[in-house]
Amino acid sequence: MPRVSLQRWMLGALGAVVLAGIALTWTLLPTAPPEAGARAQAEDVAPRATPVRAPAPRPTDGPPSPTKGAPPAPPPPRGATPVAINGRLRVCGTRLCNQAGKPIQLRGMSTHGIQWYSQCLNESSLDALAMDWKADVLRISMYIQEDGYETNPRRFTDLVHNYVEMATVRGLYAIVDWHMLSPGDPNQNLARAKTFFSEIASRHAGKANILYEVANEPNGVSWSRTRSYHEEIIPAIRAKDSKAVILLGTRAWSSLGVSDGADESEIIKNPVKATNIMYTFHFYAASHGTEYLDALSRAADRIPIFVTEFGTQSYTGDGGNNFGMSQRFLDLMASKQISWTNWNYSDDERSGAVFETGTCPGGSFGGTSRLKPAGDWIRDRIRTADNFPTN
Ligand code: IDC
Repeated sequence: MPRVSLQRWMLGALGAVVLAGIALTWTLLPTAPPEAGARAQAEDVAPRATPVRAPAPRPTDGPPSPTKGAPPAPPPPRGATPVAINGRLRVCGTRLCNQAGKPIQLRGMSTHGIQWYSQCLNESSLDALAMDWKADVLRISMYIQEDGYETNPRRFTDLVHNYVEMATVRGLYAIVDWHMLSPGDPNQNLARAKTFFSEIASRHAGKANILYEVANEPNGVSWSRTRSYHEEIIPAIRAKDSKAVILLGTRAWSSLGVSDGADESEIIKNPVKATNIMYTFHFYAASHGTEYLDALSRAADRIPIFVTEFGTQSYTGDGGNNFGMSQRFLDLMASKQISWTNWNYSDDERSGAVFETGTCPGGSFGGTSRLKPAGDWIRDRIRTADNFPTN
């Protein structure tokens, strides 16, 4: 269907729902605007303008069918978004560099599993992430098991395509996360991963904003088995996309081996044979203390690292926040320009889901009125100015 008539059709079909949504949003609006000027930051020299539109609510019973074509929101002004400023990324030594060859740090959010929390990923919530949170990057977490990809590869691949487009139109980098978790040996999902990433890479190779994360958290498996998976999946992606950065899971739930009593030295001794790659590190600050912090610090001086998942609470993604330890990790990551995405942008009942239960799909997503403590804390730390170097 041509884009214009598709949009007309959607407008007609959703008209009543949207009107109801606007009415609902109006009743739910806080009496004072959530921003109230207090958080306006003087150093924010490149605001991502475009006011947030009234959210279009979506059905809550499972992931929506992907919409083809551009979302109706007008794109943010060119030149002001993270992707417009930094362009295509590449690994430079142990760092992530922008199109000007300067090292940068990206900060943003990971989705929850898209099989469960697609209702938290709509035009309105992603507008808030891009423009109110001022995020640089969205990690799209697609589980393989647990009612994920394996149950309907076509549907989940299309969902991911759609989220990549939604990130792209907002000038956000998009990490496509192959969220393998159980079974912990990534080789067990290798055939599926090849099918999935070949299609994702062939569709999005022309985009400057795509990154591939090929194994969320290998566990119960050696580094050599993990490495051999990486050396199988990387060529499948490179056949379609020779340029994008590829992120590689590490042993023991992407702890660089620390959670198995090992450390980064096994990777340094036996690195993956490929270029333009980074290794991933995950931590949960109420569970993972200085041993993990020290390993991250040492590793970042030797190999490229991207922290694609972390929480301020325990490794269950729940419980009390340890903001003191979290801040130490954030300070380290700032000083070594280690990019990161926080777990997670949803309204799951756990403390690590940034929104209060019941926020999705209607919002309000901007401001702080619906944020849990972890959400309030991490939003502040994503909003600080990037000051990306351009020359
Ligand atoms: C958790 C989710 C929870 C889900 C569980 C099992 O919050 O709803 O039931 O996974 O799939 C990870 C994983 C990530 C976990 C998260 C918090 O990558 O999938 O999410 N975590 O436990 N590694 C360490 C922590």
